[in-house]
Amino acid sequence: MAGHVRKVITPAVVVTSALLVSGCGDPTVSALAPAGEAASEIARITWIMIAATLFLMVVMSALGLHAVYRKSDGPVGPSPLAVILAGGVIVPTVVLLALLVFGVRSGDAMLPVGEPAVEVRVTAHQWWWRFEYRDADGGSIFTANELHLPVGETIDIVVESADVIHSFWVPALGGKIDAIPGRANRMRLRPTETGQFRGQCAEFCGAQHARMAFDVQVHPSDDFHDLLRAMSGLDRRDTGPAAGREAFEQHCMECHSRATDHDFEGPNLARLAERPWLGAGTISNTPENLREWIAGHQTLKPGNRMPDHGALNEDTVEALARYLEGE
Ligand code: HEC
Ligand SMILES: [Cu+2]
Repeated sequence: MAGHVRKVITPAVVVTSALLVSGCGDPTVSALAPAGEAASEIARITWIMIAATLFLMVVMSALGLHAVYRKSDGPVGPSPLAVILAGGVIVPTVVLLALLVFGVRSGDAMLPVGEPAVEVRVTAHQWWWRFEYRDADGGSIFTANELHLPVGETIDIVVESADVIHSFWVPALGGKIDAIPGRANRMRLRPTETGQFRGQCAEFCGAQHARMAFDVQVHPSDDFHDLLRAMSGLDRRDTGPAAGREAFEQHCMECHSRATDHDFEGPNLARLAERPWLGAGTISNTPENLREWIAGHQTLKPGNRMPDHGALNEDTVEALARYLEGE
């Protein structure tokens, strides 16, 4: 019997542990591997809650076991009134007060008080992200699906939506904030570590909600400001082969630009080669996948807001890809 039970339980434990470990193991997208001040506060509260819950569970289990195994005759233990008072009034009051104290302290530390060093405007779309930075002269720089931030500086993220409700979330850097049509919500971040992280839409927003990720790169402060200067006024409309440019002007330009200061319907494509993914996390950004996206993006990400250019022949796809690669 015992052997039989072990045969069932052992694989179950192995599979469950594997799932748990793989699910929580990726530090680029884990709220428990904080790389920013707000995320550290949130992780701290999470650990306190987990510890308190475990503590209460152990205490209650011990009391339960004690009640079962104690040797006595007749009714014993506290009166029902005492149980209700302790379990229904005293314990909840203590637990909620403690949470309130920690919560107010942490929430206060996350508030956008005072001027930020950097402000990034974020617009959520079905199903991709537009980021807008200010250059030194107050002009705009647009990137799509890639967010660049400096380490150690206060950054305000101002979140808007172009269509439905989305939610901006970079688990490693901070909490979530909703992108609501007609509103601009502000959230403060201060990254404490450089590195590459993954952001994700955290509010169901339609069929391709799961494929609405973005790449976050936290740079040393000097590198960040150098990058902004390099991106400022970057115009790649005239680079690349003429055949590709013509096809782009004919089929794609109403929605896409290769100049960083242009705000169009669709994602900015000026620095496409720098992105790790295509289709906001749908596929990795390789030369082969770029061609596949242009020819068959409606198969890769069904229902996405880029029209199907079914009639594009192979040569046109190749020319477009080369043009976007800037060759
Ligand atoms: C009607 C507007 C529209 C037109 C026309 C259009 N696109 Fe798009 N494109 C989009 C939208 C919207 C997305 C975002 C899709 C998504 O990920 O959900 C997109 C995404 C892309 C991406 C992926 C960008 C990224 O960061 O993930 C590439 C590459 C691209 N388009 C190339 C093209 C090419 C090449 C053409 C012309 C053959 C074209 N597009 C025509 C709207 C358009
Ligand atoms: Cu979304």
